[in-house]
Amino acid sequence: MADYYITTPIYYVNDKPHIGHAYTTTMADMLARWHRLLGDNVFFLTGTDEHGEKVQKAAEKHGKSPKEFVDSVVPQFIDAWKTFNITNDIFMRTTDLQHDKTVKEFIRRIYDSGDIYKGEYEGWYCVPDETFITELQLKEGRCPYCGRTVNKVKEESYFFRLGKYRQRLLDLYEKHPGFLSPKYRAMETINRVKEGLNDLSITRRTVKWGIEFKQDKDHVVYVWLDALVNYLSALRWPDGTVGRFWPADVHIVGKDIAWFHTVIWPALLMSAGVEPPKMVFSHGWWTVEGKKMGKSLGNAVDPIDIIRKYGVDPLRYYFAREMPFGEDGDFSESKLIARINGELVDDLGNLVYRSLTLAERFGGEIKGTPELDKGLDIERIKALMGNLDTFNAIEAVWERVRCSNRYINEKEAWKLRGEQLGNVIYNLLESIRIISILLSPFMPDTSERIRMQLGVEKQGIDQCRFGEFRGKVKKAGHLFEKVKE
Ligand code: ME8
Repeated sequence: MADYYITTPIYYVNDKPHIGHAYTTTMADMLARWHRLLGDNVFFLTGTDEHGEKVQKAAEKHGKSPKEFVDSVVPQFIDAWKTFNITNDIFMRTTDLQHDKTVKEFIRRIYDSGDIYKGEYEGWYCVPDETFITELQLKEGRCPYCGRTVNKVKEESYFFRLGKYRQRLLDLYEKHPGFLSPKYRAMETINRVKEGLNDLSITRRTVKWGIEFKQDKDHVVYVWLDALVNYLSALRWPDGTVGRFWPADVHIVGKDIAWFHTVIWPALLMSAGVEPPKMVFSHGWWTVEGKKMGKSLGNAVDPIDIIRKYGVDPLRYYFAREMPFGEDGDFSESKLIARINGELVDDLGNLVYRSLTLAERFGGEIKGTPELDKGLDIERIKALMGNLDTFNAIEAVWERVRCSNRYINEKEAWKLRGEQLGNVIYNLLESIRIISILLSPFMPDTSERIRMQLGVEKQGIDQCRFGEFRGKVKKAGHLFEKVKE
């Protein structure tokens, strides 16, 4: 049984969760559930990033103290993840005491390595991204990443010698090619690091809402350094369970924050004498109905609204099915509806309903010889999931759904009687049972509902092969309902 540590970013709590947050968290949940299905010992982290200027400003706008404000927003994240059936093992808050302790110890080690020095930061700052931006990086006077306006900052600051780690980072990328995932995003990072790295400002003097910088109490720790360390605080580093789960198997992040996770984070870890994570997987971005999503554009999608309209599993399915994990895609309600009607209702729902109807009506013995196992390749699905290729893995499961439907038609099951019918039903129920196991990471509720109707015990990956069918079938209506367009 392998240990498997997987994380999502910890999200800013200046506002409630949006569809992008739901996407990352759900994709990570699918991987966490998959690894549990394999029998791994999983530790799955998500949480909230609560300090910094952006949150401080949001609190001011609401007329609340920062702590009061974050305490009012955090439950919305916790509740959202419950609604989404997210199986995180920990919910990290950067306002937790353990985190404060870990950050201070982490900085002490970097300080003792001689990698922190005092200076003055003069440049630009993007508050929504909590990012320092140099004059050269500015794009028509705006943030090069999000296009919003930036603030001029000139203040005393402590710096981390990021520049010193250039070669060690390049060595890391070379020795561990999986570290920068997916591969097609790696070159961009490597080239930027090759160009050279500026030292990084790691404290703020004009911001009050943050972890105290112990070495100079007029400063607070820069929110990104604070946030990244959460992956260690969760393990109660440097004491706790760290040895078991560190280095993390994978940090799942959006491509917007890949730089922080693939350059700044490993350099900080090297300085503190801690091993870097094994992989940072940067996924793509959703646009919404063809446009960039943003509060200012007024098109931020509330994932809870979507779930109320269409249910949890259809949205989880859409996330995995609509865009290859890693690439960009477009979120649109009409495409979601098309998938619900075409794939969930017509393919999966129909297969289960038709098969169970046949099985319930049949008085004879459900047994036969495996026919529908042809093309069932669990090792291939395992390999795809091992590569975080959720897109092709779910496609492979769907191929099972489609070929099972074809099987009913080819056999003209409705015309059969006796042993021949028993054989077809046997093949269908075994196929559906295996589909329900394979679907459990993606659509946990649906998988469970299928399992209940088949009347079988909860099963693991090793049961994904044809054997004797030992269920007690009990049909319980349609799995999904058509949505009117
Ligand atoms: O960056 N499409 O938090 P954040 C897909 N607190 N994913 C999206 C998305 C979109 N349009 N928009 C956002 C932070 N995301 C920091 C992280 S970690 C130590 C600190 C997802 O609230 C994606 O995962 O801005 C992105 O990386 C994350 O939300 C940013 O969330």
